[in-house]
Amino acid sequence: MWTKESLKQFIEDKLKNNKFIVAANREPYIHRYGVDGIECIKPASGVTTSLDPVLQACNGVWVAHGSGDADKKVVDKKDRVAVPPDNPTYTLRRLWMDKREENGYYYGFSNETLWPLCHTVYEKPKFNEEDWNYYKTINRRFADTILDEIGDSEAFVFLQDYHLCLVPKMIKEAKPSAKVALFWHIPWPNPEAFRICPWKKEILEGLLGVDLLGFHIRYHVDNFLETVNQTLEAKVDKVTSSVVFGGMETRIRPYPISIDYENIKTYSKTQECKDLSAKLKHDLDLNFKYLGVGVDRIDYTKGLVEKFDAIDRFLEKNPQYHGQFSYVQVGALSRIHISSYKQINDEMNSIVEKINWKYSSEHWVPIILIRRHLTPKELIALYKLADLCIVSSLHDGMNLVAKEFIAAVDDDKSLILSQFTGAARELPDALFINPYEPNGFADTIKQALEMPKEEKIERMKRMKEIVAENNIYTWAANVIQALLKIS
Ligand code: ADQ
Repeated sequence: MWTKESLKQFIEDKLKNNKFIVAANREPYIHRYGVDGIECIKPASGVTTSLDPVLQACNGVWVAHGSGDADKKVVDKKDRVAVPPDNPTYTLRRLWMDKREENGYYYGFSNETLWPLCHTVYEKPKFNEEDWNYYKTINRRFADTILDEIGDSEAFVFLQDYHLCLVPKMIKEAKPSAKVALFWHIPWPNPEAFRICPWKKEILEGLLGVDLLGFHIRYHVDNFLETVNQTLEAKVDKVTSSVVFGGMETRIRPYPISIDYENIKTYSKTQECKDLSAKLKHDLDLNFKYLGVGVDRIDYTKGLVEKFDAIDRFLEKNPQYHGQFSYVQVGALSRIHISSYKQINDEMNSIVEKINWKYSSEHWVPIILIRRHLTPKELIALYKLADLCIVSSLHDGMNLVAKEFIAAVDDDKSLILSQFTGAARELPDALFINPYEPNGFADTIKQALEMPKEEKIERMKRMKEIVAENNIYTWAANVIQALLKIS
């Protein structure tokens, strides 16, 4: 089993003379002005949650957009700052963009075009040429910053996600000896969905600059191979799972991402965590016999309205749970400048208000919304209080919350998981739901609460074994090992 230490040792041995550079749009630490001066927070994002422990293990450089209002204040002349702030182990190199660039590249092309294009949730993607031009400009800026970090050294470059599709080709053109991998954190859709994109060829050509392209699951790998097959004059080999394009070979592989299981488990057993759980229970006035929990960025792909609909049905069908079952939803606001995100946020507020008005009594509220950003420790303490966790995504590359819950809780707890998450392929002992089908969803909540304790324990134990073994260090080691094999 891979650990932080074994990954660190492995990287020191194998990547001795190489720089290890990760690039992602989102930075792992954001500096901002708070009431007591500059504060540093960790953003609510699957990509940063998973990559931060890897970087801590291997002293690399993380290149990202500096998005905090105090970010410029804390960097040196090369726009670098050592992180994590309390125990620095790696370098964060920030790059900057103005409001118009951020709007076109991030809110526009990344999140109004590529995000809905890749998630099958019936949100129509926007294709705006101006956004596309900003996307190209910012991808060039990422590539130039990475090349500046590489300098004359040899390097392993590990790019993250759909914000950086064009960067691989740009790096390879300038530095052919660099080993480049990209991990795609969201689903890759089927070719029929992807073919509507006017810039599909440029996107695929940019991506095929990598030596290794990773997806969470085999299904996304197959979708990608078929998309290339239908779009480019390339040699696609489905048996070896590789593409030769422009004289260069790209391997396409599934690597299911994960979490730092040991770290979460260890903290969940501490007295500090117990005290924090008690404090949360008191502060939130959690007056319940059974508690459900959910943690999501507010995003139309996460199935939040569908989840509250199902809770409404569950309470309607099961009055014996009134006054007994409460649900805490942690919801960090996300991409709020985009109208569909504003809309889903409003919809969520109104359905929660409706349910609470319909059922609440003097000493009981069925749904409690936490709208603030929680620290990783607070999240663990909250998971620890719950009897069940609900992940109701309409479509999700993986979903880390499901795995965090498994790592944090005692064995007699249940995970209700959407069958449309990547995590569903790895965790057959979860209780599966179709979030589009509220009746079955409501019955699954009841099933989770009433399942015999022994069965819950057996299921949770098996899920813990899977996540413990296939942890974030295993994921990183698998990617790096595969990259090392490429000559
Ligand atoms: P996301 O869509 O961001 O990730 P997810 O995998 O659930 O989704 O990760 C969210 C992370 O943010 C979790 O670690 C969670 O604990 C944290 N988080 C959410 N809300 C929070 C809050 N209010 N306060 C603090 N932390 C919060 C994308 C893909 C996923 C894929 C990941 C990783 O969409 O499918 O699993 O990348 O590849």
